Amino acid sequence: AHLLTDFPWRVWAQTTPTAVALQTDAGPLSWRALAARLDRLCAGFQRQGASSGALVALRGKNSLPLLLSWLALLQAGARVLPLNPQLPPATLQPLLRSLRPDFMLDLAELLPDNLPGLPHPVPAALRIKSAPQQAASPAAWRPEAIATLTLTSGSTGLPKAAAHTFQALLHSAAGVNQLMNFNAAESWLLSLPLCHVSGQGIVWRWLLAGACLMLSDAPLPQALCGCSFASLVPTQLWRLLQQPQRPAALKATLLGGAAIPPDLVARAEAAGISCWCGYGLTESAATVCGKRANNRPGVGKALSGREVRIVDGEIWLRGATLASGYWRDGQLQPLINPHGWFATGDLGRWQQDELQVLGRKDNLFFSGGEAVQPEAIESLLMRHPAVMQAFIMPQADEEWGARPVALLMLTPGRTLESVAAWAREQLASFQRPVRWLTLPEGFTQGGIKLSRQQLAQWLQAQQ
Ligand code: 4YB
Repeated sequence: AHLLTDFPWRVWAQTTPTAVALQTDAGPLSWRALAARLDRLCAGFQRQGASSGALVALRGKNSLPLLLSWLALLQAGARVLPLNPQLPPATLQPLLRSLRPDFMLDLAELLPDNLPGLPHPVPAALRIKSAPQQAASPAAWRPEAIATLTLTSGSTGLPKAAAHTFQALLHSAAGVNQLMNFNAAESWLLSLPLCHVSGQGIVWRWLLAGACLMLSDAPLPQALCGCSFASLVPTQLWRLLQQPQRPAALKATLLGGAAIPPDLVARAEAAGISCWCGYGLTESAATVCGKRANNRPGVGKALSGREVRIVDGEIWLRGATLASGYWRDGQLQPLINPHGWFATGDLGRWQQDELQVLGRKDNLFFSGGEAVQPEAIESLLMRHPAVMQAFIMPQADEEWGARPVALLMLTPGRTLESVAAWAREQLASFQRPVRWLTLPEGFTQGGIKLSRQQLAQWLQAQQ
């Protein structure tokens, strides 16, 4: 099924030219104005050689120039590889060596000159330069072409680059728009990074619906003013609830990226914020399952175009939103297993017709012969009102092999002792953390989720 007949902004510039496409701190931009700006940027990129088939690494934080460059590059026929500006050189260098982008557009202004040891040949630096609109000759709209390479946030080893076609990205958007009734009358805040599928998901839902996208540099509570939709990771919702005022126009919040504590959702609902729970991954172009929050811990059913099955306790996925493969050394490497499914590495089960995510297979460890699933303990700890975030990590132990350690982020003024005493009663002895530590404030800032690798390093340094 072809969902659109041209690049979406060109479609809307024809059908609803004066409707507001983008709302930024600098004011609104109509679809007509947006399409005209993208034509000029597209022509500018094409003049620099970034045209059909080119792979362009695009590095920067969310901003209007980043978004416009992204869309203009797609219109020029290039494939976009978004890079998180926080990726350390030790990760970036081997990645670029393996992905070999032809160009680099660096809005964080550090690369390629300031980074030693870049691959040879160094990707050519691309700049934002407008050319006359007439000079633009957009690439043909080919829904089956690869649009983006998105890096996974794998806990071990180098990130992998999931290659998504326009079609897959739009199918992903269609399922969510249908579930949440997101349409042209609504606005969605770009509340998550574009280098992550959670941010990209927002962009494709906006583009498919012909709705309004909100972009703001203001802190989240202010940025949400006037928005009807937002995507949040649970910690963002936590922080939002600490604020006295609530975003009046907000109709729906899509939560995801990590286990969604039912008590957090209940508190948000009580504050008048309607929550939707989602489960998704990079490889599935964000949301696979979703539901309007209820009082159950599940993430709902597969949205249209997706299929979910549980095999030996593991969540397997299939459908139109999956990546075509991982891009490596100039080729697509398969992502699906011999049965035709993508094995997620997440453990899950069906409960009352809803998928329940139980944790990552590779987080499981053994303590005195007992299996410890960190996420099971974490979800218990997060039911305590003082706990904003909880992580359970294994600590090597001669007698037990490993024992659980708790790393917590607490609301101000609360102590570890009170949480530990409360939790003792509710955990089996092998689940009881033998050490309790507070994570420093700022540890969770920046990236959308904490890597357990990073937590393990921090824990190591606390001995
Ligand atoms: C979960 C989980 C869940 C992911 N329970 N573990 O548009 C959206 O769907 C969205 C909205 C708000 C916030 C985030 C999103 C996302 O896209 C998140 C997508 C994501 O996190 N992708 S990822 O590749 O970085 O990580 C995927 C992993 O995250 C999964 O394999 C799970 O382990 C975990 N996860 N949603 C429990 N509801």
